[in-house]
Amino acid sequence: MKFFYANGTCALGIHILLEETGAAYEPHRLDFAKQEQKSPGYLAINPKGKVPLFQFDDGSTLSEFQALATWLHLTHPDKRLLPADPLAAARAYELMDYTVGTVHSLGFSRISRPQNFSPAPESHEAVKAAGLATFEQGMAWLGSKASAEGFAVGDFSLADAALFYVEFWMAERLKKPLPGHLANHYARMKDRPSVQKVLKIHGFA
Ligand SMILES: N[C@@H](CCC(=O)N[C@@H](CS)C(=O)NCC(=O)O)C(=O)O
Repeated sequence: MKFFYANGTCALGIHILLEETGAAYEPHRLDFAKQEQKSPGYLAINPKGKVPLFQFDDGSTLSEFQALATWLHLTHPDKRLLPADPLAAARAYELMDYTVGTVHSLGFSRISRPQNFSPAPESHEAVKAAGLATFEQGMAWLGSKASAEGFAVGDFSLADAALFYVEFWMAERLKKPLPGHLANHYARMKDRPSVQKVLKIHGFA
Protein backbone atom coordinates (compact mmCIF):
# COMPACT_ATOMS: atom_id res chain seq x y z
CA MET A 1 0.00 0.00 0.00
CA LYS A 2 1.21 3.50 -0.85
CA PHE A 3 0.80 6.31 1.69
CA PHE A 4 0.76 9.85 0.28
CA TYR A 5 1.58 12.60 2.75
CA ALA A 6 3.20 16.01 3.06
CA ASN A 7 5.39 17.16 5.93
CA GLY A 8 3.65 18.79 8.89
CA THR A 9 0.12 18.34 7.52
CA CYS A 10 -2.85 16.47 8.95
CA ALA A 11 -1.21 13.39 7.42
CA LEU A 12 0.98 13.44 10.56
CA GLY A 13 -1.92 11.84 12.42
CA ILE A 14 -2.40 9.00 9.94
CA HIS A 15 1.36 8.49 9.78
CA ILE A 16 1.35 8.00 13.57
CA LEU A 17 -1.45 5.43 13.29
CA LEU A 18 0.45 3.59 10.54
CA GLU A 19 3.43 3.32 12.89
CA GLU A 20 1.25 2.36 15.86
CA THR A 21 -0.34 -0.50 13.91
CA GLY A 22 2.84 -1.69 12.22
CA ALA A 23 0.99 -1.72 8.88
CA ALA A 24 3.25 -2.18 5.85
CA TYR A 25 3.31 0.97 3.73
CA GLU A 26 5.35 2.64 1.04
CA PRO A 27 5.71 6.36 1.87
CA HIS A 28 5.24 8.92 -0.91
CA ARG A 29 6.00 12.46 0.20
CA LEU A 30 4.46 15.34 -1.74
CA ASP A 31 6.18 18.73 -1.67
CA PHE A 32 3.44 21.32 -1.07
CA ALA A 33 5.93 24.16 -1.69
CA LYS A 34 6.08 22.85 -5.25
CA GLN A 35 2.30 22.32 -5.36
CA GLU A 36 2.85 18.62 -6.06
CA GLN A 37 -0.63 17.91 -4.64
CA LYS A 38 -2.04 19.73 -7.69
CA SER A 39 0.24 18.05 -10.25
CA PRO A 40 -1.50 16.12 -13.05
CA GLY A 41 0.17 12.91 -11.88
CA TYR A 42 -1.19 13.19 -8.33
CA LEU A 43 -4.61 14.49 -9.40
CA ALA A 44 -4.93 11.35 -11.55
CA ILE A 45 -4.57 9.34 -8.32
CA ASN A 46 -6.52 11.71 -6.04
CA PRO A 47 -8.69 14.30 -7.83
CA LYS A 48 -9.21 16.03 -4.45
CA GLY A 49 -5.56 17.13 -4.53
CA LYS A 50 -5.22 16.41 -0.80
CA VAL A 51 -3.33 14.22 1.61
CA PRO A 52 -3.46 11.86 3.47
CA LEU A 53 -4.27 9.12 0.97
CA PHE A 54 -3.83 5.36 0.80
CA GLN A 55 -3.47 3.66 -2.57
CA PHE A 56 -3.92 -0.08 -2.34
CA ASP A 57 -2.08 -2.60 -4.47
CA ASP A 58 -5.08 -2.93 -6.85
CA GLY A 59 -4.85 0.81 -7.58
CA SER A 60 -7.95 1.80 -5.58
CA THR A 61 -7.64 4.67 -3.11
CA LEU A 62 -8.99 5.66 0.29
CA SER A 63 -9.11 9.24 1.53
CA GLU A 64 -10.44 11.24 4.51
CA PHE A 65 -8.81 11.10 7.93
CA GLN A 66 -11.58 9.27 9.77
CA ALA A 67 -11.92 6.68 6.98
CA LEU A 68 -8.19 5.93 6.99
CA ALA A 69 -8.08 5.80 10.78
CA THR A 70 -11.11 3.50 10.95
CA TRP A 71 -9.68 1.18 8.31
CA LEU A 72 -6.40 0.93 10.23
CA HIS A 73 -8.32 0.14 13.42
CA LEU A 74 -10.50 -2.52 11.80
CA THR A 75 -7.57 -4.21 10.06
CA HIS A 76 -5.48 -4.24 13.27
CA PRO A 77 -8.01 -5.16 15.99
CA ASP A 78 -5.23 -6.44 18.26
CA LYS A 79 -3.91 -2.87 18.58
CA ARG A 80 -7.17 -1.76 20.27
CA LEU A 81 -7.21 1.69 18.69
CA LEU A 82 -10.76 2.27 19.91
CA PRO A 83 -12.15 1.56 23.39
CA ALA A 84 -14.38 -1.54 23.69
CA ASP A 85 -17.03 0.46 25.55
CA PRO A 86 -19.49 1.82 22.93
CA LEU A 87 -19.88 5.23 24.52
CA ALA A 88 -16.12 5.67 24.95
CA ALA A 89 -15.62 4.65 21.29
CA ALA A 90 -18.27 7.15 20.21
CA ARG A 91 -16.52 9.82 22.28
CA ALA A 92 -13.30 9.10 20.40
CA TYR A 93 -15.21 9.78 17.15
CA GLU A 94 -16.76 12.91 18.67
CA LEU A 95 -13.28 14.32 19.32
CA MET A 96 -11.85 13.11 16.01
CA ASP A 97 -14.72 14.41 13.86
CA TYR A 98 -14.76 17.80 15.56
CA THR A 99 -10.98 18.06 15.14
CA VAL A 100 -11.02 17.27 11.42
CA GLY A 101 -14.36 18.78 10.40
CA THR A 102 -14.35 21.98 12.43
CA VAL A 103 -11.02 22.83 14.09
CA HIS A 104 -9.00 21.90 11.01
CA SER A 105 -11.34 22.44 8.06
CA LEU A 106 -13.20 25.55 9.24
CA GLY A 107 -10.47 26.93 11.51
CA PHE A 108 -6.86 26.25 10.59
CA SER A 109 -7.53 25.96 6.85
CA ARG A 110 -8.83 29.54 6.82
CA ILE A 111 -5.60 30.70 8.49
CA SER A 112 -3.24 28.75 6.25
CA ARG A 113 -5.13 28.96 2.94
CA PRO A 114 -7.46 32.00 2.97
CA GLN A 115 -7.40 31.99 -0.84
CA ASN A 116 -9.41 28.73 -0.76
CA PHE A 117 -12.22 30.59 1.03
CA SER A 118 -12.20 33.92 -0.83
CA PRO A 119 -10.57 34.90 -4.12
CA ALA A 120 -10.35 38.58 -3.06
CA PRO A 121 -6.90 39.26 -1.51
CA GLU A 122 -8.25 42.24 0.44
CA SER A 123 -10.54 39.90 2.40
CA HIS A 124 -7.80 37.46 3.41
CA GLU A 125 -6.96 39.09 6.75
CA ALA A 126 -10.64 38.88 7.75
CA VAL A 127 -10.80 35.24 6.62
CA LYS A 128 -7.70 34.46 8.69
CA ALA A 129 -9.11 36.23 11.76
CA ALA A 130 -12.37 34.25 11.48
CA GLY A 131 -10.34 31.06 11.11
CA LEU A 132 -8.24 31.84 14.16
CA ALA A 133 -11.37 32.46 16.26
CA THR A 134 -12.88 29.13 15.17
CA PHE A 135 -9.57 27.33 15.71
CA GLU A 136 -9.03 28.75 19.22
CA GLN A 137 -12.63 28.12 20.31
CA GLY A 138 -12.37 24.58 18.98
CA MET A 139 -9.08 23.91 20.73
CA ALA A 140 -10.54 25.22 23.98
CA TRP A 141 -13.45 22.78 23.63
CA LEU A 142 -11.09 19.90 22.87
CA GLY A 143 -8.96 20.93 25.87
CA SER A 144 -12.01 20.73 28.13
CA LYS A 145 -13.19 17.37 26.76
CA ALA A 146 -9.92 15.43 26.48
CA SER A 147 -9.19 13.32 29.53
CA ALA A 148 -7.03 15.04 32.16
CA GLU A 149 -4.91 11.91 32.52
CA GLY A 150 -3.85 9.34 29.98
CA PHE A 151 -4.99 9.92 26.43
CA ALA A 152 -8.04 11.56 24.85
CA VAL A 153 -10.58 8.97 26.00
CA GLY A 154 -8.41 6.88 28.34
CA ASP A 155 -6.05 4.51 26.53
CA PHE A 156 -4.40 5.59 23.25
CA SER A 157 -6.98 5.66 20.44
CA LEU A 158 -7.64 7.03 16.95
CA ALA A 159 -8.69 10.33 18.53
CA ASP A 160 -5.19 10.96 19.86
CA ALA A 161 -3.71 11.01 16.37
CA ALA A 162 -6.21 13.68 15.33
CA LEU A 163 -5.67 15.77 18.46
CA PHE A 164 -1.92 15.57 17.94
CA TYR A 165 -1.83 17.23 14.54
CA VAL A 166 -3.91 20.24 15.60
CA GLU A 167 -1.86 20.52 18.79
CA PHE A 168 1.27 20.46 16.63
CA TRP A 169 -0.12 23.29 14.48
CA MET A 170 -1.07 25.39 17.50
CA ALA A 171 2.22 24.87 19.35
CA GLU A 172 4.71 24.84 16.48
CA ARG A 173 3.09 26.91 13.73
CA LEU A 174 0.98 29.44 15.62
CA LYS A 175 3.34 29.40 18.65
CA LYS A 176 0.39 29.57 21.04
CA PRO A 177 -0.06 27.77 24.37
CA LEU A 178 -2.25 24.67 24.27
CA PRO A 179 -5.44 25.10 26.30
CA GLY A 180 -6.78 22.88 29.08
CA HIS A 181 -5.70 19.28 29.04
CA LEU A 182 -4.13 19.53 25.59
CA ALA A 183 -0.73 20.69 26.89
CA ASN A 184 -0.31 17.49 28.92
CA HIS A 185 -1.76 15.43 26.10
CA TYR A 186 0.73 16.86 23.60
CA ALA A 187 3.64 16.10 25.96
CA ARG A 188 2.41 12.52 26.45
CA MET A 189 2.09 12.06 22.71
CA LYS A 190 5.65 13.27 22.12
CA ASP A 191 6.87 10.54 24.49
CA ARG A 192 5.54 7.83 22.16
CA PRO A 193 8.10 6.19 19.86
CA SER A 194 5.65 6.35 16.93
CA VAL A 195 5.31 10.11 17.30
CA GLN A 196 9.06 10.63 17.65
CA LYS A 197 9.67 8.56 14.53
CA VAL A 198 7.04 10.39 12.47
CA LEU A 199 8.20 13.86 13.57
CA LYS A 200 11.70 12.90 12.44
CA ILE A 201 10.44 11.68 9.06
CA HIS A 202 8.54 14.97 8.64
CA GLY A 203 11.71 16.92 9.46
CA PHE A 204 10.71 18.24 12.89
CA ALA A 205 13.10 16.39 15.21
N1 LIG B 1 -11.04 16.12 4.87
C1 LIG B 1 -9.70 15.76 4.46
C2 LIG B 1 -8.81 16.98 4.64
C3 LIG B 1 -7.47 16.76 4.02
C4 LIG B 1 -6.73 18.07 3.91
O1 LIG B 1 -7.29 19.17 4.02
N2 LIG B 1 -5.43 17.95 3.68
C5 LIG B 1 -4.61 19.10 3.47
C6 LIG B 1 -3.33 19.00 4.29
S1 LIG B 1 -3.65 19.16 6.03
C7 LIG B 1 -4.19 19.17 2.02
O2 LIG B 1 -3.88 18.16 1.45
N3 LIG B 1 -4.19 20.36 1.45
C8 LIG B 1 -3.72 20.57 0.12
C9 LIG B 1 -4.30 21.79 -0.52
O3 LIG B 1 -5.29 22.33 0.03
O4 LIG B 1 -3.78 22.18 -1.55
C10 LIG B 1 -9.22 14.60 5.32
O5 LIG B 1 -9.88 14.33 6.33
O6 LIG B 1 -8.23 13.93 4.98
